[in-house]
Amino acid sequence: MRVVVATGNAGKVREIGAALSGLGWALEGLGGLPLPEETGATYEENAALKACAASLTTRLPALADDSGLEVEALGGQPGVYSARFGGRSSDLERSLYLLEQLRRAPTRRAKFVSVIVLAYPDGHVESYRGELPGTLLEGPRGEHGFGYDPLFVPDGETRTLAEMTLEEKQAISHRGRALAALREAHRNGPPP
Ligand code: ITT
Repeated sequence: MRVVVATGNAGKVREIGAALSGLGWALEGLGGLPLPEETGATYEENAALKACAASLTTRLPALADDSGLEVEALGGQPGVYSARFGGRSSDLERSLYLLEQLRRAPTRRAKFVSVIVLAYPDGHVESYRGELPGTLLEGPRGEHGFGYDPLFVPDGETRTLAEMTLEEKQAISHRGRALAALREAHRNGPPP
């Protein structure tokens, strides 16, 4: 099956490609197709907006991820706004802004959430969610991954996500879990 991966985020492309290898799907990029504005209030809504738009235009099944970091001391922010947090335009600037917000925070608990939506040209959608709880450090560590990975130590680990290989991150991460559920549902072809 040909499937469009509807994301402009290179980190997500790498993780989605690795997780779905072996399913026999031919994953394709957006080929310059613009993604719609993320106007939804939830990850589910935003992932469906992106996947449905790509599927409608290409007439192919399309898969999108909407994800974010929910920080306890910030009342769950930035959440669905993680990619635009503080109006900052790069991963590093957003991470530094987050550290600033947490300077006197009583807790550094946080969780990553990922929702993967697979949309078909007939309008049918499937949705899969994964979460990863952990703690935010006071400074970045590690070179791998993307986004807030250098600040985030998952529960039960001593390394940040950015100090792990893609395979190590994938085995425990929010996106890895959502993609594993999608993979499981498609083990014997598309679900009924
Ligand atoms: P697309 O919409 O093109 O897929 P995006 O980066 O704008 O890419 P989102 O709107 O879903 O995607 O924003 C998610 C943001 O949350 C992302 O930019 C990171 O800042 C953060 N994030 C999500 N998953 C992450 C992960 O696995 N590691 C680190 N940061 C992550």
